[in-house]
Amino acid sequence: MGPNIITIERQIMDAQRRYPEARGAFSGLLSDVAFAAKVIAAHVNRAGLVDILGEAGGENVQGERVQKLDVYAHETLARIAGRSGHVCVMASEEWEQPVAIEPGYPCGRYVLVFDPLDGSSNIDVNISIGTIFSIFRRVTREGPGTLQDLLQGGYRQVAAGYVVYGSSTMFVYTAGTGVHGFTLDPSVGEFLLSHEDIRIPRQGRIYSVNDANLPLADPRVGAIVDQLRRGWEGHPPLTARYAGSLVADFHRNLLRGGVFLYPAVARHPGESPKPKLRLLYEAAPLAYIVDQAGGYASDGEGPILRREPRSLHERVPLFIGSVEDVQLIEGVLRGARALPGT
Ligand code: P6P
Repeated sequence: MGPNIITIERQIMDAQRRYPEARGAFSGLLSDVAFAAKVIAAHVNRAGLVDILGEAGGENVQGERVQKLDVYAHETLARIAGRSGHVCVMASEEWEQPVAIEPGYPCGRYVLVFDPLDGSSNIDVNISIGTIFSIFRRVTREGPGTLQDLLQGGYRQVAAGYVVYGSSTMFVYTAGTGVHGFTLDPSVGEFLLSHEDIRIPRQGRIYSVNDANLPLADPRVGAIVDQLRRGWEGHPPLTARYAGSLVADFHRNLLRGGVFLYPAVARHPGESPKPKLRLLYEAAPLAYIVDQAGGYASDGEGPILRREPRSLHERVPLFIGSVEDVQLIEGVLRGARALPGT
C-alpha cells in the first residue's frame, strides 16, 4: 500500500466533519483561497520569463497586457474569493479601501483580508515571495460587509495562512487545530500534505533582522541582537538568516526555530521611529499561525493577537518566532527583564 496522499481539499473536508453544524462555507472559502494560490503560483513561476513576455504594463508577445505580479495576485484573490458567495467584504494590501463584493454576487458569512504578493521587490532577483491571508466571521448582521467587519483583533481569526513561492510552492495554514503545510505537485496541480502539525522549537537557532535598521531603532533592540549573536543563559549563539521577504523568513524560522525582528525605525534623523509591517494582513495572520505552532508574536509591548486594528493598513513592530526568544525581547523592551549578561 503506497503512502497516504492527502490533498488540501481532502484535509479541509476531513476537518469539516468535526463540525456537524458546518454548512461548508468555511471549507469552500479555504478551498477557494488554495485554488487562487495555484493560479498565482503558475503566474509567479513564469515571472522569470517576463523580459521575454514583456515588462509589466507593456504587452507580451501574444499582444496581451502584462500586469505587475502583485496586481495580478490581488485581482486573482479578489475575484475568486469575491465571487465564492462565502465573503461579505475583503481587504488587500494593494487596495486603499475595503474591497466590496461585485454586484450580482451573493454576500457570505466570512471576511477575507490578504497581502496578495508580499516582497514583490524580490521577484526580479528570484528570491522567494509570498501571499498572506486571514479569515474572520462577519460581525455585522447582513448585506455588504463594512469596515467594522474588517477591523477585528487577531484573536478573532478563524483561519490564517500563507503561500510561499520558493523552490517549491507551499500552502501553510491553521484553522485553530494546529498548523499544516502542503506542497504543490505541479504535475497534478494539487497541494499535498507534507508537513502535518508543524511545531516551532521553543528556542531558535536563527535571528532575522535587517542589520542596517538597528542604528535607527530603539538601542535596546541592537543590544538584544548583540546578545542573540553571543547566546545567553543556556541559549546557544544564534546565526543570522535574512531573505528580506517576510513569508520566506517566517517560513524558514517556523520550521527550523528562530526569531524575526522588525522594530520601529527612524528613517530620517530627528524623526520618531515608525513600524513598517502591516497588522491586519501580515503580523496578525502570522501571529495566529506561530501561536498555533507553539511560538509567540509580540509588538514589543504585548501579544500581536490582542491588538485591535484602528485602520486597514495600520503598521506595527513585529517580533515573531520561537517563544523563548520573543519573550526575552518583549521582556527587555517592556523593561520587565534586564538584558542577560548586563
Ligand atoms: P527591509 C518586503 O518589502 C517587506 O514588506 C517584507 O516582505 C520584508 O520582511 C520587509 O519588507 C523587508 O524590509 O526594510 O528589510 O527591506
